Amino acid sequence: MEKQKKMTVPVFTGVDSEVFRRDIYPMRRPVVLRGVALGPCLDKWTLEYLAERGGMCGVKVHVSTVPQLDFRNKNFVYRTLPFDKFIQRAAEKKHPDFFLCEEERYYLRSLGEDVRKEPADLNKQFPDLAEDFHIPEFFEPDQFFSSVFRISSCGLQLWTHYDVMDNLLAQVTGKKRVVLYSPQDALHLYLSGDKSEILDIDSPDLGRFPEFVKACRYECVLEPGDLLFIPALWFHNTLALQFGVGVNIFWRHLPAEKYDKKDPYGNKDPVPATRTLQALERALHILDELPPDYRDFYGRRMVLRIQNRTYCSQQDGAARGDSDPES
Ligand SMILES: O=C(O)CCC(=O)C(=O)O
Repeated sequence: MEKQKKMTVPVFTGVDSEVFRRDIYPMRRPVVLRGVALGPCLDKWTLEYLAERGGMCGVKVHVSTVPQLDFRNKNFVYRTLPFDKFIQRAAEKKHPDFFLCEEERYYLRSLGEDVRKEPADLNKQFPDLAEDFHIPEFFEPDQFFSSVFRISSCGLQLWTHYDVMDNLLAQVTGKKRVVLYSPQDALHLYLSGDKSEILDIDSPDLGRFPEFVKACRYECVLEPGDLLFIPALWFHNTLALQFGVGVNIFWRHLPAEKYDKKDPYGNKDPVPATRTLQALERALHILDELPPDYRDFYGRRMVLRIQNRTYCSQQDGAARGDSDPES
């Protein structure tokens, strides 16, 4: 049986903004950066400190009885907790106070003030903690989109998805495994919108998802102080190996007008992509005027034309050669 190809995400140390912008950013590939100055958060963010400085404002969190969050069957609920209580609960294994069960797990993806309109910004929602976290100067200030807390109980696994912004995922405390897939493997990931339907990426149901073996798996384990560069459109799946606090920064790679203005999360497709998909729907509707064998024929011709016009000449297989294969 075909085996999924596995790669390690390369790790670089001593990368400054000049090296990042010149050598790493243009490659559009995930990279772990070790030793970038992230500020005093690395020493200061103990549970007590986070609880005290983060305050008692309510945060809306995912609560789940099982480690693997399932967006399709909604095996989690949203609940609001004061930030200090949430920190305490997310760090403990068994909870004297709980919503669903004693060993429930928690996940915070922080939000903006007006959830529907404003992107999350640590400086606004958590000013006393934001001052401890220094955003590396890897992009121009006007490209900044959001800074988001990612705080999870040990064992919590977030589904595979892509975002449309460039992303630096900083691990401040705890360890986290991240598995990534190239945008060029999109057809092997059984997408439902921006998410993959394959929840169990470690032992997938290949009867249901036979194409998944063709997707190349890139993996890394983030330690405190690590930064993972996730280029826009790269799929990622995270698994907290310990209770952990992370911050991710999204910034614009494309000109601002290419992004959907009503997107506080950074995961709505760019405007030209959305318009193209809508136009395709209209085109397919016109094709419905023909019998099935004609639709099949013109459909195949369209696929070929789309491939010729849009696929990058550098196939991912060739580009994969620059990292260490594990198997
Ligand atoms: O760290 C996590 O738990 C998820 C990170 C993520 O999805 C992101 O940075 O876009």
